[in-house]
Amino acid sequence: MEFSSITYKSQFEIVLLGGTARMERAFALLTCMIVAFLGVGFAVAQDIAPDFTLTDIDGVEFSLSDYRNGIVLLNFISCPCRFCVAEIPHLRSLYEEFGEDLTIMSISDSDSVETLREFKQENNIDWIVSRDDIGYTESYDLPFPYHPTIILIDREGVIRYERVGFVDKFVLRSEVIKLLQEFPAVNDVAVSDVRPQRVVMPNNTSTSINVTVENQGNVGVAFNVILHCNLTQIGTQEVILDAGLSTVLTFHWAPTLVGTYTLWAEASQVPGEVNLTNNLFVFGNITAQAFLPADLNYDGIVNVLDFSIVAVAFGCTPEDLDWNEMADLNNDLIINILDISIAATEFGKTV
Ligand SMILES: [Ca+2]
Ligand SMILES: [Ca+2]
Ligand SMILES: [Ca+2]
Repeated sequence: MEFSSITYKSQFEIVLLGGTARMERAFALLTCMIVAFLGVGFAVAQDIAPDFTLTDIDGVEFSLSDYRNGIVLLNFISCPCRFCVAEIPHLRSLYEEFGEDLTIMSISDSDSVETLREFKQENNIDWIVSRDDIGYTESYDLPFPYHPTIILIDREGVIRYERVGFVDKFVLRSEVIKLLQEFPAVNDVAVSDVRPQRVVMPNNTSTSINVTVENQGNVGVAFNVILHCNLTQIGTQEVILDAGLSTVLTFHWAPTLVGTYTLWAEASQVPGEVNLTNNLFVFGNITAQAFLPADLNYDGIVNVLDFSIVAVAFGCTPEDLDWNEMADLNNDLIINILDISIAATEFGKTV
């Protein structure tokens, strides 16, 4: 493969301040050929890869830490570099084989966004391409010249492989598989709690139900959470959760029929998930009973407890802090002796 000394022109203009132009070109050619064909491997530091936040060529901000739970391949490029171009089909092969298990980021510290857009289009690149306008590449203290360079970062964010110069897909594939086997992906989602606002309620009234779900695996996943009463679905919500995180989903339910219902939630199985026992959480029973006027605490009987609720709000109008709409039994926007008398006529009634 022919190598063009133009590839590293800008860098050589900085570094090679002395000597003739011919000597500079010869030195550049020799150095780059050595780098490109043999590669310059150097001891892997086992350091945590420094985090960064960049904006890709489509204007989307991203950080290395966003991908902490997967394997990341950093590909430092310079668009005129022929070996950078030659490496792209090898990276594409990895991209297609490993899918979401491997995130590739091609980053240039020397090209304009417009040039990178053309590079991405001409080379049919599907992964992240970004301009390094924060000097991130320099944090790796790479030997000059350093385009292309491959850096592999494991699931724990540790630099595990560094290579300056062209490297083919067979070498990279072996390294990626090694990391995948060392840190296998674990897909495991779970429902850890179902908590209704009320367990006894008049029918045709609504209650909220909180469902807590967790990602107990080590990779980000998307899944559905389905809430049931008996065998009927109350609702479904889609969740996207990073590894180790949990979230609370709120459902609303208004049973139309009087009865006792078993409330339970399930998380849909995610690809590769083995542990399914924690995908199901059964809360237990929730009761919808006939509406009973003056049963303000929904316990199925009008008694002193309901009177005490009216008493707390006695004298209140909607402007007052202790206002209780439920205690205004005659709906005249004031809680007074009339509401007490209605409660008295209902006293002792049960559903
Ligand atoms: Ca599970
Ligand atoms: Ca009651
Ligand atoms: Ca009233």
